[in-house]
Amino acid sequence: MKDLLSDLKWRGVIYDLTEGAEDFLKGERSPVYAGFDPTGPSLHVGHLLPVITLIRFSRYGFRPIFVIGGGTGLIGDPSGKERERPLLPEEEIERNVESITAQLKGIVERFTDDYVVVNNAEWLKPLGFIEFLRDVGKHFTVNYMLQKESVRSRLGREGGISFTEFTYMLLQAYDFLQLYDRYGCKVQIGGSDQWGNITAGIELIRKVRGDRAYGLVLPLLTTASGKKFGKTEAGTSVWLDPERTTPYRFYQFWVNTEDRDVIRYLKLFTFLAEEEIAELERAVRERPERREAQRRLAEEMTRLVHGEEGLKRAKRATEVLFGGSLEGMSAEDLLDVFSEVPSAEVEADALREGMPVVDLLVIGGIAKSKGEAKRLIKGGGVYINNVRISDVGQRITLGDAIDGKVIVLRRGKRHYRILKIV
Ligand code: 383
Repeated sequence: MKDLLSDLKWRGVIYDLTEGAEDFLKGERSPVYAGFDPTGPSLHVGHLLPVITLIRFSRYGFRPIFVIGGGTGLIGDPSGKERERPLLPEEEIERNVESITAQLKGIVERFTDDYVVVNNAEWLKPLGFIEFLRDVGKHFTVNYMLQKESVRSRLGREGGISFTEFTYMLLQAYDFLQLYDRYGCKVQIGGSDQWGNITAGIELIRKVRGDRAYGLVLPLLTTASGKKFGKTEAGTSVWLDPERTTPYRFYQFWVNTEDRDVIRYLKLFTFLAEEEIAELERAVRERPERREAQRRLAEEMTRLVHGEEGLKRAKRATEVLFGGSLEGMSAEDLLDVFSEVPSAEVEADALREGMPVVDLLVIGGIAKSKGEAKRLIKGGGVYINNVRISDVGQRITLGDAIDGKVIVLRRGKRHYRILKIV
């Protein structure tokens, strides 16, 4: 096994390190932390790199700490944000804390049970304003705070920055100090947008505890074609919550990775060994049409986030598109897989006594006329629920509908139509 640092370097995980961090990481096995503000109801793939990197640290003996920003989320981090954000209601933050905590635990527990998930509201909410100004604020000059990129970038901009967001870095600095005191944590990681907040924490620990702490920041990802990483073609976020992004869609997101990105992502996001990735690199070079690397990436990521069950569901759904059996599929899964396929509606009553398959094919738009439908069936190119139809006189009943709700019509290899039972 490689050592932590050479592993991280080889994978391209390190964007920057604070002074002394390399040497420190070669020696002591301190707990290491990253924070996540609950500004939404779910994490998305843009949050995955720090999550996976913390798990990677844990494999080398560093205890991972996941901080959920139930306190900081009430303030709003200006880092990387072009303008001031509206404050989120407390109840919303609390709800988000619950769901994100469960989400993180679900992922981490697949790897280790020696981890900490903690909500910074625990110490930030009881912190009094006077106490904060005396114990934290006094250690920072406004001059220092104005130098931070998160502040500087807003000074010349319309709308500026509120005192509230300006103060955010001090809260994150105070978190680092709390984690240092509570768990002996001396390392914080985050995206490169977090550099200013992380170094503020290192400053605070140095000033009030006289000890050294360290930071490591990860690259902010872009795709080779310059698109923002983590969005679907339609421009929506890829969520970790299966209610927002189904395991099938999640799997497809990774399968759609471009050839020029896929090896970089395998290194950053998976635990595959160097030799295995080298082999997949060869596969991309020699037989790109098979998309072996993409499928492996999708598999690893879907298993990580949705478990073996979710992966199975995603793969089954993918196979259905290529003519695989519908057995065990729910109507919901089918509608998800075929969401881009045109659909028609048919009344349940009309199916109760059975309807001639040729009529159904016309209603569904697979054939223009009954005559054409017959010819297609005779040619052996018509499928109901991915099962070939051989009898032009066959009747289709409600019992053929998946969950009583959906019938999948198909002509030829990939020409699908969906019938919804209403
Ligand atoms: C809060 C309290 C801490 C330490 C960190 C935080 C959160 C941090 C932040 N992070 C982003 C977020 O929550 O705002 N101030 O959306 C994102 N992170 C990670 C990573 C990233 C950052 O959660 O670069 C992308 O995912 O650091 O933008 O004590």
